[in-house]
Amino acid sequence: MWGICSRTMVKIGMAKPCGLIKPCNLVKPVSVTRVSGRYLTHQKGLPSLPVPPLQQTCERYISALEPIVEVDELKHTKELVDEFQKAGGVGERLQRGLEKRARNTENWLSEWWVQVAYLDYRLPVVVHSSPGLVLPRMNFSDKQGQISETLPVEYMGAKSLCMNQYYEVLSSCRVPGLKRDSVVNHTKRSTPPKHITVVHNFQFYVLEVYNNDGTPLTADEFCVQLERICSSSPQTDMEPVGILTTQHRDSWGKAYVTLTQDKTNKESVSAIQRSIFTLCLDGAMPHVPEETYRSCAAVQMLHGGGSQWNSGNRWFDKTLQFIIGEDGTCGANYEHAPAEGPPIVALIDHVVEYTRKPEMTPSPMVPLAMPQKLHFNITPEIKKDIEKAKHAMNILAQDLDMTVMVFGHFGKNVPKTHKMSPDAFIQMALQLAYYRMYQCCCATYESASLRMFRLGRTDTIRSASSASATFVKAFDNPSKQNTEKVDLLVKAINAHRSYTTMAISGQAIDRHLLGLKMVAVEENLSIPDIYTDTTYAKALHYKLSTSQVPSKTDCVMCFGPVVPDGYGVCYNPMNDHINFAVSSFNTCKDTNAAHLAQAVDRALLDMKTLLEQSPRAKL
Ligand code: COA
Ligand code: HC5
Repeated sequence: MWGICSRTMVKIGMAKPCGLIKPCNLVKPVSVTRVSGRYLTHQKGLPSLPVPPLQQTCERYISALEPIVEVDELKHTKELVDEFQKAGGVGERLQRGLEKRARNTENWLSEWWVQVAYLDYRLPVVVHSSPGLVLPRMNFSDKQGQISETLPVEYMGAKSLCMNQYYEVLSSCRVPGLKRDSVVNHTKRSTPPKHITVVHNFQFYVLEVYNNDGTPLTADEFCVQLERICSSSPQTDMEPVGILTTQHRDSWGKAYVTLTQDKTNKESVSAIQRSIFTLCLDGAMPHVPEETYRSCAAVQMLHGGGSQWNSGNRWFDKTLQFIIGEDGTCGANYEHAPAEGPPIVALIDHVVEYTRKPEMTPSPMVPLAMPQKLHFNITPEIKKDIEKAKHAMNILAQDLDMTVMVFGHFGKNVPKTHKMSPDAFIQMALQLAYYRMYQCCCATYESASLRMFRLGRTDTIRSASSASATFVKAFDNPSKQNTEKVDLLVKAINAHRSYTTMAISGQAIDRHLLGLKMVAVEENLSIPDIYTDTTYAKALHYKLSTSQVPSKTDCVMCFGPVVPDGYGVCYNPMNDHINFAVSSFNTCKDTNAAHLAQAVDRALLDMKTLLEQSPRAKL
């Protein structure tokens, strides 16, 4: 098993958890611990997130709308935007408010973002917010690992990145509220926790992972303790209390009050919340043929399969849950509010690397205390909440359609040989695939990291651009020459690349527009018309919600769609293949995850063929 340092200082093998983050040869990686002066100096030295100029955002907003709204709608929106940004108008006032906030906070956005995107968002965290992660199928005899001490600072080019998110992942938990949730992080308390929680057959245990002398348990000791847990928690008709965490957040907020009125329950919940992470030892999942194995593993990681399978074998509010199936299926689920994917993936990469090494020193076994079972007193009212939660979870599980596709024909290598950004190439394939299925373009979200800035989280790359629309419309048009198509592809890729550069340098439009609206809300001003305009709602209705999450381990990350009639697409580009997880909802008759995956497969191949058949014109 893995050892975990209670100070949550994580040693990541290399300073490169994701493709974007490149340790620059010129820059010597420095290791920092959160308590060190070096960490503070590093963090303080990071630039603050800028507030983009108002006029720039207004212009870019209009350009971003071109491929996704009708001409007359755009005309109307242009009038609203002109009114918004005119001299002496409300836009200027909000901009001043935002600039003032930027002067007075470490990051004008991050707190608002966590509130709006996560803590105020009331749909269940399951499927709608928390991502899943599937690892390569494993051999259980060598589960070991160690996470300790220090973190090397990561770089993008020569620019160092904010490391704060790494310190938010362990010993933290989301807590439901009646209207808004919160996150507690127990590493910030004086005595950081030294236990993990283990859940088996819906029964929770506290497992102390440190000996009295401060050393972590050895792999053998872990095995002994896990065996003790497994043998003391047979399958029973025990109530799956964890299923409560799958609920709509308002319902869970109410049920949480009821649950924690009982002292024993309150203590058990608190032990889970304080634990370093949760380890879910899952029961069986439905047996499936090899072709669908990966898609089913993704479902297991995303929601557990429903109440009759493993959805109750979780505490979905827990920031990090490692999940181990009976058949070698391994992975994780994480609650998104405290951190983005890259720190989670870096931690997982490290754990996987560690599990592949045999344990160095066999150590003598010391007698260990029995892991402590967490008890819950289930009153009739709590029982009713559990039944409601099971019912809603089963509907959600039935609704989620997931296809994992390993695109095996090529990976980053092919776009690179054509001197193209692999990420932009994949995004254009997604645009082409979508256009071929629906004969239109849709608002498309791609996550862009803002970690170049202190406490930075994400902004949006709007992958559907005028250039991408022209490209996808031309692609299957027989009257177009291949050289022209290549030219349009190059232009679309360049447009995507420049949007990416703009987004990661804090000059994209979405978080800025959100910030201006938040100033209006906080200052009790009426919300400007650009926000109540139907065009704004259309611009935020992302039928394609996408994210590149690269990793060293050959794994697949997945998440649900963000709109009822859309897709969630997570991809991990490796050198010679690309892992995709595509999700949609079965209740929407217009979407189908397997069909989109198939269309992406074809689009990638067709784009490669085009480039091979038509050497790039000298532009
Ligand atoms: N010619 C040849 N090679 C090129 C190239 C070109 N024109 N453009 C890029 N490449 C290379 C890069 O050098 C890089 O090489 P590597 O494989 O050795 O690292 C590789 O291709 C990948 O680059 P690219 O595909 O352009 O993507 P990126 O790494 O710049 O990433 C984003 C783009 C948007 C994904 C990234 O900036 C980002 O923000 N990632 C974070 C996303 C995130 O946080 N997701 C999770 C949210 S929870
Ligand atoms: C294990 C990694 C999962 C990636 C999750 C991710 O990309 O989340 C996005 C976060 C953001 O702020 O862009 C949100 N998204 C899933 C809706 C794309």
